[in-house]
Amino acid sequence: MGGSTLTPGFEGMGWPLAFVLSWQPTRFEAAAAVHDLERTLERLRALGYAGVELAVRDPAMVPVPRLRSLLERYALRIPAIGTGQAWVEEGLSLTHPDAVVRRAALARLEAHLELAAEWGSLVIIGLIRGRLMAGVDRGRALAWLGEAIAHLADRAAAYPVRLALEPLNRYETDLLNTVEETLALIERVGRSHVGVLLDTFHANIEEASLEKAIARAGDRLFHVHIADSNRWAPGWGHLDFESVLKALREAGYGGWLSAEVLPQPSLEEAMAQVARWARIALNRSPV
Ligand code: LER
Ligand code: MN
Repeated sequence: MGGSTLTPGFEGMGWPLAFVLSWQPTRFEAAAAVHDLERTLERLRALGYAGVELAVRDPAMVPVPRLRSLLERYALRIPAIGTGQAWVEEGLSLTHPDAVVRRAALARLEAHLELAAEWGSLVIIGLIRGRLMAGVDRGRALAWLGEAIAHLADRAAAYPVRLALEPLNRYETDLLNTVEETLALIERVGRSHVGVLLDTFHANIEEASLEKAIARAGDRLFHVHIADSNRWAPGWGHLDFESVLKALREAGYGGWLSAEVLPQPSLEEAMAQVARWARIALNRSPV
C-alpha cells in the first residue's frame, strides 16, 4: 500500500490518507464546506494527503471539468463520494413513507453513481437511508432500503462503482447502527460490490469492540472514516488508534483512511493534525 501519488513523508507508510470536505455549505458539522477549493486542495497536497473525499448534496452542482483539472494539478484522488447532504439539507431518504421522496432519493443516488464513475470513487450510503418515520415498521424500512441498494448496486456494476453502507450512531439514525446489522443487510442484498464503511466515531459509540467490528467486517470493509471519540482529529480525543490500525492491518484492509472530523479549532489546524497523526501512527504501525 502507500501508492505512488503520496509525498515522501507517507511513502510506504500505510493506507492512503484523505480528508472529507463538503462541496456546499451544510449543517453536517464534520464536513467543512470548501470556500477556496484550489487553496484547500493545494494545502492538502502539501500536507501529504493522497485524496479528498467529497460530500455532495447534488452532483448537478459539481463542475466536473474544473474539479478534474484541479485534482490533476494537485495529484489528488477522490476515494469516495458522500451523499448524506441530500438527507440533511433536503430530507431525501430511502426509507421515507412517501414513495415520491424515496424515488427522489434513489434518483439522486443514481446521479452520485455517475459522478463517482469519473474518479472510480465509491459511493457512501450513510445518512441518506433516513430514519424510522411514523407509520413505517422496521421490517418495511429495511426492505425498502435493501431494494434500493440492490437497484443501485446493479446500476453501479455497469460503471463499475462500489457502494459502502455506513453504520451510524443512534443519535443520527435508528436504522443500522452496528457493523453486524449492516452486514446482515448487505448479505440480503447479495452483491459483491456492496460493502461496509466503518467510521471510528460511530463505531466507538455503538460497537462493543472496534477491533472485533473491524475483524467481523473482514473483506467486506471497503472504506474507513477516521475521527476521534469527540469527532475531532485523531489524537485530540481518547480513541486507541494504535489498536484500531492493528485491527485494520490484521483484517487485511486495503482501502483509504478518510478523515471526517470537525473543522476544530480551525479547518487548517484539523487538516494539519490528521496529517501529523498519520505520520506518527502509520510509521509506528506500517501496513
Ligand atoms: C454522518 O455522521 C457520517 O458519518 C457520514 O459519513 C454519513 O454520511
Ligand atoms: Mn462517516
